[in-house]
Order: sequence, then C-alpha cells, then structure tokens
Amino acid sequence: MSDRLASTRPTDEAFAMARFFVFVCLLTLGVSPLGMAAQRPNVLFIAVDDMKVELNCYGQTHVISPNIDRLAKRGTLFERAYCQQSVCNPSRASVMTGMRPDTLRVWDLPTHFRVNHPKVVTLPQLLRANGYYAQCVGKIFHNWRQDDWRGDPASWSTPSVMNYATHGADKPQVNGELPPSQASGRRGTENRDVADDAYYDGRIATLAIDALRNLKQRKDPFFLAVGFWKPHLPFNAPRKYWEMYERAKVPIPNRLTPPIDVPELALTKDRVNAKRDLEMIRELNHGHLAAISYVDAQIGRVVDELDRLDLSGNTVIAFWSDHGLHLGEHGLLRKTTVFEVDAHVPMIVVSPNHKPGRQTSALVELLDIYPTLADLCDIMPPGQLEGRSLVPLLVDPTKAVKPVALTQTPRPNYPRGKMPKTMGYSIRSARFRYTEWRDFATGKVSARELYDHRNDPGETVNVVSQPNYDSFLPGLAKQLADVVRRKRSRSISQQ
Ligand SMILES: [Ca+2]
Repeated sequence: MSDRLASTRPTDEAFAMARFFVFVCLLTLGVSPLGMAAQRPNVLFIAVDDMKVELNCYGQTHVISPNIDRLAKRGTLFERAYCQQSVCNPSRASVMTGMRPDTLRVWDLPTHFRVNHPKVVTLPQLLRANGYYAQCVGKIFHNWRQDDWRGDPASWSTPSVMNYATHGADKPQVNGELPPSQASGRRGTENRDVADDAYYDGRIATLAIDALRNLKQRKDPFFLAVGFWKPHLPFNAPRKYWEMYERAKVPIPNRLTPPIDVPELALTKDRVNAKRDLEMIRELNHGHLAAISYVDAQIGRVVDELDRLDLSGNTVIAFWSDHGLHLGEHGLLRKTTVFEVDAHVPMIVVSPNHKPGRQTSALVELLDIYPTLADLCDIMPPGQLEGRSLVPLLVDPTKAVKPVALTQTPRPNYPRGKMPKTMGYSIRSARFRYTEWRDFATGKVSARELYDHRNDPGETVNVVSQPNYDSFLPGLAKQLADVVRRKRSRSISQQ
C-alpha cells in the first residue's frame, strides 16, 4: 500500500505541475481555465411563426418591435433571408436538419422528416453529441398531425414542453371571469384585456426564463430553443398590444389583386376581395401587428433574463421566422406561395465574438442557420448539410456566400401525404425573382414568372414574356436548375 502510494506521488506532483503550467499559459492568453469545458458558446435559438419581414429594424417604422430591434443592434441583421418552403413543417424540418425539402421529401404538414431519413442528425442532436444540453420550449418542429412523433424527442436532452398542439387551442386562461373580446372574431381575431400569460407565448417566455435559470447552474453549454406561436393566426394578442396601433392608421397592402400576367398556379384559393373584405383585411393586419408586438415583448423578457443571468457574453442568439404570409397582398390571405412577401423572412444572428449592429444584404437561406451555428460552436457538421456557414458575413457583411436563394411550394399547396403534382421553384437573385412551375414527375415547365425588383419590389407585373427581359432568362434558368439539383435529392433519399 505504502509502496503504491510512494510510487504515485511523483506522478501526481508532475501532473499538478503540468496543470499549473497550463493554467498559467491560459491566463497569459486570456483564457479562463475554469471555463475550458464551457468555452463553446451557449445558443439561444428563437423561432417565430408566420412573421413576414414586418419589423421596425427592417425599416417598417409603423411596427412596434423594440426587443427584436435591440437584438438587431447586438448582432447582424440579414436583410435578404429566404425560407425554403413557405409553410411550417417543411420550412422547420429544413432549418433543423440543414436539408432542402426535396432532399427530405417533406412538402406537407403531416410527414415527419424521419419517415424518409430516420438517421438524420438535427442541429440540437449534433450539439448534444458534442457535450451540449439541448432543451426545447414551445413550437420548433411542426406542431400537429404528427402524433407518432410529437416534435422530435431524439433532438433534446429533456422532453419538450408547449411544443405540440393546435393554434386554435390557444384559448385565454384567466382566473375568474373572462373579459369580453372587442374583435370581430373573423379568422380568429380576439382582443381581450388579459395578461400576457393568458396565451401560449406569454407562458412560453415564462418557461424559457425558468429554463435559463436552471441552465445557468449547469457546467455544460446549452442550446435552448424557444419557439413562439405568434404572429400565426389566431390574432389573439392581449388588448394592450392591439391598443399600440390605431385601426385607421394600420397600413394595408397596396396591391389587393394578383400581379399582372401571373399564372394561376402561383396563387392559392385563400383569396380576398378588395371591396368586400376591406374591413376584415384591416382588422387582420391590425391583429397581426398586435401579435408581432406581443411576441416581441415575450422575446424581450427572455433576452432580459439572459442578460440578468450574465450569460450574454458567451451566448449566441439566432432569431428567425419560418416564412411570411400575404394578409391581403396580391389578393391572397395566407401562405404557400413563392412571392417575396411569403418567401422573405426576418433573421438575426447575435454572436458575442463578432461586431454588433451590422446589416448584410447578402442573399441567405434559413438552411444556412445550421452550418452557421455549428461553425460558431466550433463543431464539425454532418455531411447532410446543403446550406453554407454565414460566419464570413458576420466578419464582413459586404461579402456574398451564394448567388441565389431558393424557395419552393407544391401544387396542390397542401399535398397531404401524396406526391406533389406541380412544384413551384423560385430563386431570388440580387435583382430578380424567377419562378418555374414544373410537373413534379417529369420536370416539364408549365409556367414561368419573372419580377424585376429594381423597379417593381412589390412584384406587381410578371415580365417573363416581355422581350426586353429575354437576355436574362437563360442565366436565371441555369441558376435555378443548379440549385434544384433533383438527382442529389434522389440519391440521398436512398439512405
Ligand atoms: Ca409557420
């Protein structure tokens, strides 16, 4: 016993000396040795639902969004970020796996991404495998009609909460008598004098705050996903958010009719009539603004807690919306188009190690979030990823990472488990939006659209048949073909 002890002493001493030497070296380099295991940054991953680019920090001065604006001041705002498909499930599956809807073979609401790709590694799964604690509060994966999955349990270190329900089930929870609504109730509008916690998003912020307090106690870095359900319908923000806006001054879309020369495939059945539905459109836009300000306030509560806990210095924040929506624009009400208003999304990345308060006009895709966060966490990403790390844009916002961004939408717009008949593939280049409607089985193009954002940012005239644009079409068609890459989708689907 004593011999063994004697023989270990020099080794222990040598080890202690070596440790001390490393400690001194790290101090000299300005690195905290106590935090060596936690050197990787935490990630606060904030998703919002159906938020188009309608925020004060995006130049929409009628919107009251001080907390998201504050995030923009702390990080890099992506002026031209695009979703991969303009509806919840495919867009979110794409963000979380870093793969395009065609590769995942997910284009509808019921199909879970693991049906065709059971072994795919989601972003939180990757981080978990690299020592992170991953937690989900709220809607991150799709929220309904996937009862066998109810989110993606393999992604998280602990069961998700408030992640799986219908939007319609978000009824006010109050003590005592329910205050009356002052909204018409059309399309789910609701305006009651209730507290923030009466609805999902207020309670999600409260749960996220609790989660942060617990995560602060842990030694391992964390990935906390906070998925807000607003500003998706129903527009039921508490009254104080409705009262931030005067109904008569709520802007409604300028173009309540479809673009000139638009193919029918580009539209949906969710139409509005400019004359008949004007009051409803105004109320919906009012309710949407109230919902934006409501979710903005909840985001502020969560970020304030991050600051209060002194976690901000080592926490990356990613903020994104899954897609936009029309609310009257082009005479359409909801989503599942590839128009700019639907494809273009707000996106902000805050990285403590990069300069704050920057904007970049580089074209990016939500698909790029996964490789960007893996890069910021210094983790080798899996080979499945189809996006690019945007860290070069955090370093130099004047750079470009890709020539076009691709958004797609099937027809019928909700295929419900069946193969799409037609797929609309739409690329956004620096100047144009170019769209091809292809027969999904044969690839034959049945209709095309071209919008020149240089003089028509509202996409009011499809100029694809105008002779003065002929010279642009071959190049745009090639760029679209390059990014669609159907062969790759087939080969990966054999996995
Ligand atoms: Ca959505």
